[in-house]
Amino acid sequence: MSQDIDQLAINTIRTLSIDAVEKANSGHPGTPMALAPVAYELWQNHLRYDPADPIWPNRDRFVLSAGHASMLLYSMLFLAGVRKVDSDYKITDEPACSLHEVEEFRQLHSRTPGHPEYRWTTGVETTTGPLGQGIATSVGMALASKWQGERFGADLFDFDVYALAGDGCLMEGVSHESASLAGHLKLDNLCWMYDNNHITIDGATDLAYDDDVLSRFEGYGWNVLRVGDANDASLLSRAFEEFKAETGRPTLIVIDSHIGWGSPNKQDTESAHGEPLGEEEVRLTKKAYGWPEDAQFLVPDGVRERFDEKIGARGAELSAAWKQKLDGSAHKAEIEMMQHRELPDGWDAAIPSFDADEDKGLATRKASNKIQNAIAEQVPWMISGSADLTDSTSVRLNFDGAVNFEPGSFNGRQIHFGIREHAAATACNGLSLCKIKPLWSTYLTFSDYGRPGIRLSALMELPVIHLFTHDSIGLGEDGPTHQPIEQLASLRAMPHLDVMRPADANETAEAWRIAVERTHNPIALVLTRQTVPIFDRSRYASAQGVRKGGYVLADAEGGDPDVILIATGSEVQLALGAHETLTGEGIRSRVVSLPCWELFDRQDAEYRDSVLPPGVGARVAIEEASPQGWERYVGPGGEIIGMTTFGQSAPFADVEAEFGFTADKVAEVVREVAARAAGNSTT
Ligand SMILES: Cc1ncc(C[n+]2csc(CCOP(=O)(O)OP(=O)(O)O)c2C)c(N)n1
Ligand SMILES: [Mg+2]
Repeated sequence: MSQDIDQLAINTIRTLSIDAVEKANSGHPGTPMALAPVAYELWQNHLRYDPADPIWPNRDRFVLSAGHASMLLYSMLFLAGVRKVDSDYKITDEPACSLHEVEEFRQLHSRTPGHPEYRWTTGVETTTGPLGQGIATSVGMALASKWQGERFGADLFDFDVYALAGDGCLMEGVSHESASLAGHLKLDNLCWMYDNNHITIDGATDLAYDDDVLSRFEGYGWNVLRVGDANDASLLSRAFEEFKAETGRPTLIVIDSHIGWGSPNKQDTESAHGEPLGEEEVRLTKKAYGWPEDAQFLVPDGVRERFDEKIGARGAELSAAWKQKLDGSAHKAEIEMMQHRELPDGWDAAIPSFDADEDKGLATRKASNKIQNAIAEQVPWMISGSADLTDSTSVRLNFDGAVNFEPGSFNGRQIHFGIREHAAATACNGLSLCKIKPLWSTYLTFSDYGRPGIRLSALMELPVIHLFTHDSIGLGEDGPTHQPIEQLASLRAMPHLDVMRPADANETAEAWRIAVERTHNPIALVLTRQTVPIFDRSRYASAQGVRKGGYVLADAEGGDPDVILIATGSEVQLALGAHETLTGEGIRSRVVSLPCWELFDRQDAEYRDSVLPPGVGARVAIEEASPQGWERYVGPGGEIIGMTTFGQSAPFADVEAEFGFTADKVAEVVREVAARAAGNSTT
């Protein structure tokens, strides 16, 4: 083959992608074929990345937002010789993605799943696939670079973040929120590459899309560049240099490309997007590349070595120099602690304990603010954000130095995400991927607006804190649009996400401890707007029971109860109220506070049975939310007092009474259930 080594390498990326998709009989060949020269130019000549140390903290990040083009990334990981890192952060001698893995594209347990999965394939910086999520995550990564640069010095942290996006990413709403935020924050370390190929799955983009992308991004305050031909290495190189030289603005490079480049019959058509080219077309395409038509998974001599010579050599030098700087830095211990998701000694020493106050009480959001401040002051890399509800959701940091994160004070601790929940949740994933401990907040109903980011935090097992207040119809006057009903059930349905709805201030403190200690999964903290009593723990069990997800808060004296009341959050007070009344009537009841189902379900059977004895079938669950899911705790003999309709706009006491959420109503239901159970056992 008479092509120069760089052209040969680019064609290797293309043909590996073609062959892998062909063998799997599934996947997306066209975009890797088109963008191979873009990825190649970036990785080989610009990206500060060490394949021998793919977790070097100051590496530039490459995010493949167009996750369907995963074979592009897998080819790069293989050819660059990226090494695999194990779950203890140890770099192994194995490749992150071997040629064998490329051949096993999209097969069970391979390191080359259909879309790139963070934590599964080393070198994948974030999970992508849902369009728009990659670029939105890249904003959080760029924020993290700025924050660390300000705190530890720009000689230690100044990494750039590159994200490759297609038409789909830019059509998605989240791209608007995220680009607007990045422009406002002047993230000049952020570079999005837009694959302007005019094709999506349905066909030409003009079926649905005529945005003037250049004007759009200029309007956000971005630096907008154009590369008229994805195959022109010198134009690409100049654009990357211009990005690096730019200050005060993020950069968008609009790159004109041809999907399925080189395929005589499929180039520029939607059929190159998501299906194998087909045997005959593969031959014709390879011929067009000057490639042996029958060769498969061919890596010509010198191609792998070319990567070692370029990105490998440059990366090794940069990462070694960085490590030397780190060794001489006063921040080394803190940086290493962050990188391993550890916490400073005494991080929880200032968490308050709240005195009983059953009359005046305290909203759990208010308690949360005191706890959050006590922790954040000890954990400098904990950052608090909100989607324009900083005070309503009580996430304002109020200690010295807790200034806003913004240009001029990038080491700030408080981020104003603006009314951009989707961008906020997803930016938090980017922050967490770069080892900052992020929190963002909104009302529980609007968790729906952040859900795609929440889902990816769960899928990636990132310790992001999603904090939601105004957690029930108890929020009152704002009415049904703001009163969550199905959100708890839908969040609980998400794997790897623990949903915690503490009942009072002391349970909130325990929930926070759990949230901050998490290293490998996100948590949704669900808090009240309204005041709730602070229970007298000398009369009731300790709030430490929260650590097991659920616990017996109050019990019948001596022996098993006849009936069990189970509740979360603000409804625990109703269960306790009913319990006191019923005790006076000689009905033996137990109150179980169950703030976190997931955590409770992970306890051993012995513990779970001790809290919910299988022999006691008379059970009543109380939660101001969809009853869905409670069946598993109340069983066939039980009742669920929940919400099966939307709420009402009225003062909160009226709303609660309207829907039967009073201690008296609860007691009534419990009496019925207890009587029914007693009747059953005597017949
Ligand atoms: C949120 C979301 N919606 C829909 C899809 C399904 N999908 C995958 S790729 C694609 C078309 C993407 O077009 P474009 O970004 O232009 O990529 P290209 O075909 O040019 O590579 C769609 C609709 C998805 N992955 N994510
Ligand atoms: Mg496209």
